[in-house]
Amino acid sequence: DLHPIRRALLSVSDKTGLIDLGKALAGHGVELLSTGGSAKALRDAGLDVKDVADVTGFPEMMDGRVKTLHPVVHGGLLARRDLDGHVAAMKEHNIGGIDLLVVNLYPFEETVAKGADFDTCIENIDIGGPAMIRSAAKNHAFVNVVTDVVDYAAVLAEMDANGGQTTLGLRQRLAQTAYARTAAYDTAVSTWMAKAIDTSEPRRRSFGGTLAQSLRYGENPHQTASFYTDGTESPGVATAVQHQGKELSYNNINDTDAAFELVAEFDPADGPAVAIIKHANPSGVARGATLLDAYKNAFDCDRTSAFGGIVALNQPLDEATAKEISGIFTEVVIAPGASDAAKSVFAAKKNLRLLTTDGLPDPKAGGLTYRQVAGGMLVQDKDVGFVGLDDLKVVTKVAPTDDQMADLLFAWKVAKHVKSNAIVYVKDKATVGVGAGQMSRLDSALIAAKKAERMAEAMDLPEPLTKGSAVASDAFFPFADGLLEAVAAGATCVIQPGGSMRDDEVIAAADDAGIAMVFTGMRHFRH
Ligand code: 93A
Repeated sequence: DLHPIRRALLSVSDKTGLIDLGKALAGHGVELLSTGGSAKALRDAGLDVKDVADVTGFPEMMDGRVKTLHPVVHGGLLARRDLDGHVAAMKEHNIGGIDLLVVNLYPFEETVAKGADFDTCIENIDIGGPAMIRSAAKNHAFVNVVTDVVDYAAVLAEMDANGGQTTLGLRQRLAQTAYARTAAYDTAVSTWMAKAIDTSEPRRRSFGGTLAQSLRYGENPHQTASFYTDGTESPGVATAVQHQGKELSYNNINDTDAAFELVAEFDPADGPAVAIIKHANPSGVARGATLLDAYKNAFDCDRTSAFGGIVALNQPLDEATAKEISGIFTEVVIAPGASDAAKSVFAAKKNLRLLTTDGLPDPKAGGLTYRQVAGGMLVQDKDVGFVGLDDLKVVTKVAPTDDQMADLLFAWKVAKHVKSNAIVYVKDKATVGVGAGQMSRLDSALIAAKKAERMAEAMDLPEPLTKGSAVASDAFFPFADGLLEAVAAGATCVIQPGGSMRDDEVIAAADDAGIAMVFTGMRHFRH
């Protein structure tokens, strides 16, 4: 399965390592063909190169759009060397075999990332490069295709070891890499275009990402992991600037994302808000008169769980808040900016990572979410469902007061970001009990209340803060038991989607308890 490399076509945008490769190939007696810029670079280094234009008999034309799209090139890449018919066709049309193709593509992804305009992005869609890559990869029985600078060494090593020949094993691996590259390239084009022309229909999308970072490990140390970015420029964990601390881990990235998306639900125009996240769920979320107050209020919801948490702010980090956060072990802080004084407070904390962004994520911006399942991928619209005052329907005899209404809507926003089943108690625009991820809604209600009791003991409060609280449930109460548990914990008003077969029972239980309840007509499952 060894096959010699006698003729190579080099056409690269990224010219890293090109000269050394050209020299090494020439040393093996390989004839070099090349396109405009690559040919010039090789020639300037003193190498003997033939222009593709001379081989095709056509000049590079239309601003380079047509350079290598010619039967002499594709025939040389695609001809099977072991079929008489193919060999005869090569002879008849004067087509020389190309045994090695080295291509890296127009930097489309980088052009998009730089924020280039539509026409510039279009011009950076490589056509001839992927066409050649696909031809060469199809014919890997005879042809080597190199699409990544890191593979130059592998080809040269085999040539050195085998008198200018490579193994089928290497050619197969190179071909597989090549198709991964063209697939990722076209996905990048499609992803960019979906945004440029403003469509996000799931069935027309395919996930594409650019490897941004190889992570130290995955969710657990025995899992390898990496972080792919999709070219979005909006504020978020992928585009944030890290000021200090070690590299973010897989779990850090996941939790930081959850924290920042949650806190962004709270409009900074209405004042500061802070979310503290552990294991993708909020241990506390609060507003406050100042950012410092908001942090303290969020922290007080569950002081135990906040340890080692991830803190997201809806306003730039200030010095006083930075000092307070430094008081306990915190993994990551993300905010739309940070003052110099705040940065210097953190500078002493080696293990704390500070991330800043150019603003907050837009909680109403559409997009898609992906989840892998065995044998496939689930794709859906992002949950950008929004419920305002006008959408609420009072279903009980008593209606919530204005203050209760404000807390209900606060609790509802938080519940959207809590794993189901979610029960969230809120008082004075601060969570005071969060029940997350339980298989029964009743258990979530119980756990949240229990945590509030524990906090009351720790803080020497006369009674848990759930007394007189507002409570949100991310989906309807299937039975009255969950609601009754919330009432037992002291909730005096409830927000939930409604729509259960037993709504009547649940409403009656609320009326019996003398509390207010509103229906949203929308649920926020999050699994
Ligand atoms: O505009 S193209 O899509 N048309 C072509 O026929 C073609 N052939 C190679 N771009 C084409 N290429 C690309 O040119 C290669 O993929 C490579 O990225 C680049 C190398 O051009 P140069 O050697 O002039 O720097």
